[in-house]
Amino acid sequence: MAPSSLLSSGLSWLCGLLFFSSSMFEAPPPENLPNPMVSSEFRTAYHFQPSRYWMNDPNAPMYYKGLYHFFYQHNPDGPLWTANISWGHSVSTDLIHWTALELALTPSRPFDISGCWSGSATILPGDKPVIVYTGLDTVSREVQNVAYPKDLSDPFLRQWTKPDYNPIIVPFEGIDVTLFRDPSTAWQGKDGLWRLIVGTVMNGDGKAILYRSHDFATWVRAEDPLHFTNGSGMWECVDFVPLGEWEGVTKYLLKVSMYNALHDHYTLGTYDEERDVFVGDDASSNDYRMWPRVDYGSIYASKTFFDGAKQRRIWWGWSNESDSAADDLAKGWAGIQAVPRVFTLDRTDGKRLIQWPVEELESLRREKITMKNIELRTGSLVEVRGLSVSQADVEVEFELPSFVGAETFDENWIVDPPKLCREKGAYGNGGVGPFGLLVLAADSLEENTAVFFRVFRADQGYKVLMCADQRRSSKRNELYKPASGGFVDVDIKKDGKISLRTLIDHSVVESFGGGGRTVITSRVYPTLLLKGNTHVYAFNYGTETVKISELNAWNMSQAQIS
Ligand code: DQQ
Repeated sequence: MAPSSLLSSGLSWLCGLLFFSSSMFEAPPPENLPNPMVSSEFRTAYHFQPSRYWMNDPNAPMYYKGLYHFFYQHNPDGPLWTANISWGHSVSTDLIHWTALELALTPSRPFDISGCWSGSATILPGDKPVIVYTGLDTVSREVQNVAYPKDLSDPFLRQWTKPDYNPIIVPFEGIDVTLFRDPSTAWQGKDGLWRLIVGTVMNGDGKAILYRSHDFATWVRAEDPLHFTNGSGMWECVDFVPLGEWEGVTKYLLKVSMYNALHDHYTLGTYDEERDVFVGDDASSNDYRMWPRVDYGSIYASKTFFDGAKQRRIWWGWSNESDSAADDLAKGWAGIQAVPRVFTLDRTDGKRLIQWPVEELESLRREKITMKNIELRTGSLVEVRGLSVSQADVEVEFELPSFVGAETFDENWIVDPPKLCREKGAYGNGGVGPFGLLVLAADSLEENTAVFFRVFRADQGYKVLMCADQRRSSKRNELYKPASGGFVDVDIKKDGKISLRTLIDHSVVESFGGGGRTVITSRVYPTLLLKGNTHVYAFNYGTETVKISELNAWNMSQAQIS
């Protein structure tokens, strides 16, 4: 392939990225005014980020000899993405406090000289970790490589060696060599063969290409992909893992980072080991537009790993900035990771993913504020006093005594919840809702991020919309400030209540609705935070009274992230 087209494909990834991070980028602030973004106030206290410069995808998370390892796409020379990217590396005993180590992978060999892109870890028998990652070779072809620890007795796994027999997998006939990347963690079938998947696109259809190997060095492509969908565009960072058992059957989660929209979606199903294919639970698995999003906010390129220490599946996800490249240059950093979440299968009917922050996060909770039995009549705004508003964890349960005033649901809304969040908003009157939290809110409310629910009466039961509206999050107009939203799959009439947990950490608001059925992460940069006068409120602007049965909130202390 001609170098120019290779270059343009690399550039197209970057352009997508810039659109995601800085679509509203207009102009940097006038030179005579200080850029508010240089303030360290926007650095996070307990969300992982390197001490400086650029970070994007989580890579190869694993648990090995008593330590959690976290690798990430990192530009060690500046705060913007570069194709010629490396792997940062940190370790932790508890997923909260992290120690930075030297770079684990840097472009150094013909098979990755133009960049060490995303990949995953597999723990081989005998407790031997291996990383499989995408390398950009001398002509920027995307090839898959292995790397092994140099010294298995070093629990820090500081040094990695790249065998000379790399690459182990190269693009095959018929695909674009610049659209073939991000190998998954491998798994072993009953026949003893290893399997992994790599994302690509063919004629507009996203595919998870399946490979098999008997020795982890020679890989043979299966005739059929593990799964594909029509018209979805490129699949990045594919993850295929068992999520849990339902009625004696193991349910698998297939997660895909959809490059066209830069959103992470998932679908659930079973794994037909005989045919080596994923079988979706229902027809929606074949239509990517029906797949739920892992997170309805700013999350991309996420990845899970199995934590053998606590027998749980843990998820990591990159949360990009919503400021401009100029802001990132001014700040000297860009990109954070969402809090690691435990992934489980919904125990009520086995039909969906449940996400919850790892329990270790609670070790950072300090002063506790409790409020009980508070009636929120229409127009109520109740402050949660005593919180350090920039570092907090708020858990609240709303009781819904009446559904009489619920607005009527229009079935056309089902396809575009963010639009519904935008149009209905947090502040205008509704029936059952909007109710929720205003966080990082200024005295005058001119800046706030609204996380809220609205309940609608539909033909078959009720629909619950969850939104995180960033439009008033900052007075700076040039930021990307969407209203994000998704539906919460609960039987609200039967439950009569709904929970919300919101993690506030300087420039991130990460919210878990309905016990973790719907999650929304927002990146916000309130200017008034710099003056320290912001608040957290519970509110209700619906006609129906809503009750806070219980609210618990904690100030959060700073995690040690070196
Ligand atoms: N980021 C990596 C790629 C991956 C993309 C490059 C997803 O391997 O496809 O930094 O964010």
